Amino acid sequence: MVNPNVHEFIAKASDLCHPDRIFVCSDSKEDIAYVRRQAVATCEEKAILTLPGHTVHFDGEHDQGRDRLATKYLVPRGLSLSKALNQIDRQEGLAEVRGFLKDSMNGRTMIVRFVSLGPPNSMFTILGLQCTDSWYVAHSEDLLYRPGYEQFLKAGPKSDFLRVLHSAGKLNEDIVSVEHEKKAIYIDNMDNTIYSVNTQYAGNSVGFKKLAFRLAIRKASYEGWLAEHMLLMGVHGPGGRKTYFAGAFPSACGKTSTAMLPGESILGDDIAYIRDVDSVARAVNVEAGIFGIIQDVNPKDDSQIFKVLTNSGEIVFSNVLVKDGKPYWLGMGSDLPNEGVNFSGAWFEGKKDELGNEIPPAHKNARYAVSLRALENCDPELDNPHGIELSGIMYGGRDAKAYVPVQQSFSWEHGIVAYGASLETETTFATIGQEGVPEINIMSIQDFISIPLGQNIRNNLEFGKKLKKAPIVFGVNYFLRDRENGKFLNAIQDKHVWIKWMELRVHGEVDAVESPTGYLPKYEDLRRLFSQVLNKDYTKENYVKQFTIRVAENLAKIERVQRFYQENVSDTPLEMFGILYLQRERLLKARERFGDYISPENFEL
Ligand code: SPV
Ligand code: MN
Repeated sequence: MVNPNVHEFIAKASDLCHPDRIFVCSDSKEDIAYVRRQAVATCEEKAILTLPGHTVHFDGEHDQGRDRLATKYLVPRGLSLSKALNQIDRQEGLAEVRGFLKDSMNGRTMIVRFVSLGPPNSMFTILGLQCTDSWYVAHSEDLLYRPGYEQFLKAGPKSDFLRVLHSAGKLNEDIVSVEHEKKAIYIDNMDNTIYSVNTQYAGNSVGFKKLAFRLAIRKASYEGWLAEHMLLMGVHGPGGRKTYFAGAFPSACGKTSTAMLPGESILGDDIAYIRDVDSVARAVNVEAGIFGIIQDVNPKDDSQIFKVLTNSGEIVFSNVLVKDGKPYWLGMGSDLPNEGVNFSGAWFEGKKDELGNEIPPAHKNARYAVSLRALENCDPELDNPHGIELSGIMYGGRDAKAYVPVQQSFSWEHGIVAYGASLETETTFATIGQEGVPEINIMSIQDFISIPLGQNIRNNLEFGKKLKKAPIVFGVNYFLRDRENGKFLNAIQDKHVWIKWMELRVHGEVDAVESPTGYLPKYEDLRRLFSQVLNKDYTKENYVKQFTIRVAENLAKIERVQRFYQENVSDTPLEMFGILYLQRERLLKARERFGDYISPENFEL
């Protein structure tokens, strides 16, 4: 049945952007094949790779990641979101972005795509509609999302949907957006619409990824469920059981590679919807594909996806180096050629950008887009309309100094506050700007939160209180460094052991020791798991180094977190300060007994 709001959105988009043609993708095989062919015919994707199904897309040099400065919430006059969120007066922002979009599709086709966010025909399903002038964007959506045209037809004339209008804007002869200083990604909560212009990088342009996600967070807040920046995976435990975990990590902090661990099953690597169904937390993957970081994908650390990327099949590579029909990326485990084609055009070793900085062969944030079904260990429940039951949730930042590699919270509330809402990390190449700047990234979702930040924390706290048995909340930290030499204390593969330990904890099958910041694993259990999972010897010395509670560092962390909330989040729930206060008290007490650096063995006494 026709939804007049669909027609209205398309008509308004067309009036504003003035495309020469409109192509409505019906999700038929022919339409999808046409989108794929057009992406190549317009040179948005270059067919210069040898393996069947492989194409490459290049983004401009100022368009290699999500752009936080250009991303703004449109806020009606008199209202304000939390200070830490980038915002602009709604009328002013709308006028600006409409100005950028005006006539932007002259000479081009506007593609209309419908998707189902989450499995179709499910209580989780949210419908999305995007108008874009990029065939690359439309093609990526085939790989990453479930089709929605039929769902829209079934949903009837009054159904709700999220809307995205995108234009790549002015393009150069390489079909790359050039007006990066007029880039805008504006979120209009009032109209459930996102405008994105003068950008092609998928995190800013593929409407159903981070754009619709921002709108979904608001919808979830109103409706009492959670939209999260989380992986979903099935962890295999003793006796053939499978236990599902969700995991929130900021971009480029190990989320995808955790989700893909060999021997476990991947249900999602980026965005999850979580609902309380009869007092049980159930979750689905909003997406059906992966837009993953390719740097460091090599046969040793990410064997599953390495195999997929080096065999034929439908894959869009972005911002890699191409030479003789082959894609190359940083950390792929073999040498890179010293010339080729990359995001800067013809590239050679030593080539410099306009500021005199050397251009790397492939960008650190080079990526691949591929369907999850291409992975051998894709979880069979991917399209289950009831989702999967969540038993555990992990939060992981990039914390060099304070948190131990893995710990279990004392309660849902403690985990949400001490690990999620206190998540500290460093900026990475996944967003534009300086790398390595320490920051707080609430639940690793801060870039996408479209509601006051305190409300987001309150929503999480309340969600757990409603459940019969809330998932157990864990904190992980893959980036802890040695106090003396500054080296990482763990190898990349060690996370597999932490995951297996968490699985056993969920079922109460291993003991733990109680530290001021959470329950810690026991040495014997980790030693057994290191040997079973990685065939590695795990020494007591390593255990003590990794799991020593560093009191001063933890107290400093609490102070930073408190200051951040006091200064930026006027609606912080009081419960949060209470939980942090108690953590501080526990640390001070422990210091009195054991000193500044407390070996985990002390807590066994
Ligand atoms: C992330 O950066 O968190 C991603 C990729 O998942 S992006 O599409 O850029 O958001
Ligand atoms: Mn992400």
